[in-house]
Amino acid sequence: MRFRTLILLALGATLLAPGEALAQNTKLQASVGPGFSIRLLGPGGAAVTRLAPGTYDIVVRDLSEEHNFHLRGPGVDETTSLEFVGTVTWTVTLRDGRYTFVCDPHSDSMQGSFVVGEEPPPPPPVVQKLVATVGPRAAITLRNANGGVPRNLKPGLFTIVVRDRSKLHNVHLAGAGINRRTRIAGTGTVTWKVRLTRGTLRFYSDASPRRLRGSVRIG
Ligand SMILES: [Cu+2]
Repeated sequence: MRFRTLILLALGATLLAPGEALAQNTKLQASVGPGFSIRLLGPGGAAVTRLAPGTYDIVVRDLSEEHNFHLRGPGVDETTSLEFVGTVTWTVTLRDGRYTFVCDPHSDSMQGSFVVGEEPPPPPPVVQKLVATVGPRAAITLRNANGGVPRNLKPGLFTIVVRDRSKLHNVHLAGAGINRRTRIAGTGTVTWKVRLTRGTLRFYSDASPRRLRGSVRIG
């Protein structure tokens, strides 16, 4: 009799254990107010910067009528109302991606964010393309890759194809962080990979810098 009870107790314990583990979501502590403060703390009390995907209980303490706590990200859009003061618990499932939390009326200063799962890869750098041409006639141009007049150029990485088709002129690019030239007597096509800064990019022939010249704005 006693022996059977022990076995049943043991069975009960093993059956309960997984169920209990499932029911226990990791708790996060969110708070906003009473001053201009907003935060989200993990189980250890540190500010949340990165979490594993999964289901969490977020205990939100909204301590001011002037502020709200608004959490947004993949699959989640939860907020307390502005006038609400008190504590509420949200059970949310967080997926890979970036989540932000703000006080909506003061989103410029009262905000934070964290990443769930892997950090999304940074977007590849945008490389702008230009084509500089001098010759064969006495003319120098700087164009887009499609032949158009360059507009809205932004500081950053550029690929510049330089076509020097004249033995009397060269291509000289100066300003906006660079100073490069081809040889006056030489001809040929080269490609320069450069980083241009905000400013005026001038292009001209050193053989005739007043006549064969132009410029574009960067930034
Ligand atoms: Cu606020």
